[in-house]
Amino acid sequence: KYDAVIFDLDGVITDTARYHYLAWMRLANTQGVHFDEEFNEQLKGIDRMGSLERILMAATRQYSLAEKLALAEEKNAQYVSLISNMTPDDLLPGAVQALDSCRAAGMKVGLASVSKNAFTVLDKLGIMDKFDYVVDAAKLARGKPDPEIFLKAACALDALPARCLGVEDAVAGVASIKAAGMTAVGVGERSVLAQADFVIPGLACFDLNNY
Ligand code: B16
Ligand code: MG
Repeated sequence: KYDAVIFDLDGVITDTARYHYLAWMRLANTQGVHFDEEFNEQLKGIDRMGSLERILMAATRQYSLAEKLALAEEKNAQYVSLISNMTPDDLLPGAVQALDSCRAAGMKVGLASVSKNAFTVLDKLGIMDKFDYVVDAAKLARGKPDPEIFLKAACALDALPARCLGVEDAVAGVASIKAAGMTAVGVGERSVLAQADFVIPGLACFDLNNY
């Protein structure tokens, strides 16, 4: 039924959301912006500058582009130091099995993360060789919810969008998959991921026979 399965990284394969949370929290605090788990939730799947813009919207003053770039760099340095200690133990339950089940079923496997640190994270997790194609976020013109990232992965995997399955934990990510004309498996809660065709609580419940 499908020729390719395209996975999101953060929140699906590993829980880097808490590292992004800690790094954004520190930055928000230095700018006098109140930041909590709920705010962090809205940043899932949103790229670095997009996330920063949302945080600074809650600040009391305007920022120049140079200031924004410096703040984004500061947040990233903090994030990079937090992920430097990641190991294969940081893989979420069922992640490796899910990736392997797609290959075993003869499907191509892709990764669609807007994180510019995705290659580093895959390397730390030791799963680089489980993907036939990994989108380079640095070469994207538009982030999620735009369909560009999933369409790019489908094209590189030589699969028609209608014959691709996308797996995502973020609202913006599910929107990106649907805008690309693919079937979406949401990872999380049905009430949040309303646009997904199927919803599972985690990859431990990923079963190709159901989609
Ligand atoms: P970076 P995904 C996204 O990854 C995260 O969900 C989001 O919180 C983060 O801001 C974004 O990557 C950019 O990450 O600063 O490392 O480039 O969910 O698309 O795998
Ligand atoms: Mg995600």
